[in-house]
Amino acid sequence: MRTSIHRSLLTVLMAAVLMMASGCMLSPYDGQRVSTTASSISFSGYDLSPNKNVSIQAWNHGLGQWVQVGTATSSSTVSITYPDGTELYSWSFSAALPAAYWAAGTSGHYARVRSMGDDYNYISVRGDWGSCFNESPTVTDFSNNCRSHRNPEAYVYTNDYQHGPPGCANAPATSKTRYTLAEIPACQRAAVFGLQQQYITHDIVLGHYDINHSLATSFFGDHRKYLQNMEKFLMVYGNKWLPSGRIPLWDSGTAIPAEFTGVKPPPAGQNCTSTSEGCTGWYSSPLTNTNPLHPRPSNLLAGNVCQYTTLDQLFSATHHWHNSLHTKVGGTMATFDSPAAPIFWNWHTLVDQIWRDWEACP
Ligand SMILES: [Cu+2]
Repeated sequence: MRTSIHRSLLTVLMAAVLMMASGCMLSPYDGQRVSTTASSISFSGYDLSPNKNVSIQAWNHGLGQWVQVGTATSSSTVSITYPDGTELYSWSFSAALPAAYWAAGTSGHYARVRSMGDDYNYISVRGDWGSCFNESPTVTDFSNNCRSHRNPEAYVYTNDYQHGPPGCANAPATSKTRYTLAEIPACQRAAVFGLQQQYITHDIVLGHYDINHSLATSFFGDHRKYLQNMEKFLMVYGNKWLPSGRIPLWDSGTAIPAEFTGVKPPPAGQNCTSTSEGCTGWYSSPLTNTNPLHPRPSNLLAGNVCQYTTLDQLFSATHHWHNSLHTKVGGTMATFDSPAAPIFWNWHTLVDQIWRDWEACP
């Protein structure tokens, strides 16, 4: 635990130093869509200093290297002042990218772009940077909370781009807020499993230990934040089955789909004997029951949850049912290292839905 706290503190300090000397690219954000490969892409952002040179770059797929495709200069006078008092100088550029900068996805195309100052990268952000800005009182917070994990890169997708293997169905045009695993075709479920698995690390698994599972506010509130952090990771990949990165919900009354039965293996030689605490990997043990027949009980269905007037009451009605699912599925899922099983995240999305349904009560 102590190691991870030190590591995150170091990350904060490094980001602060980086941000002090640079700035950000807000457009395009990582995962932004444009109509077609012929569309003009607008690049814009802020520097912390006036009159700075900005190099706009894109990945040339033919050459296999970054190429400067445009330049900009930060404004000579202050454009806006961040709420913490930091003065920001805007820059912008706009152009369509030639064909060599676009690569084909399952359907549609994507381009990789970034922007650089004379001796620093501008941070690239996620699509939720607007709401993230509201939660970030300082420029340093903004840099830490809102940048994409693919920073300094941002991917631009055409509207018809779909992440996933070739020949795999696109999500329907009717836009949903969130899908269930059952609604997603098997080949795309495999792709989604891959993305969820990619997010899982020792630090992420360890983060589950910070949730107080016997306190209603922590159980509901901290699991939600935990899920949302994965969604921030998922949102940049252009997978239409994950609108805004939202984790697909698993209905625990149905069998775990075959693509989702795996547990992420820890790095070689780092399988912990029972817990990721005091260990560099995590505990990886196969699920013992992938069809636990554990549906959402009727008292926890939308509408019926409204019989509970306090969060503590909702927690009392939920947590035993929640615990027994973990026990029934077994293996890693029956331990505090359960987030190492990707299905954990889809299962907890259902638990979170119960809270959402309760929040929506009159
Ligand atoms: Cu759980």
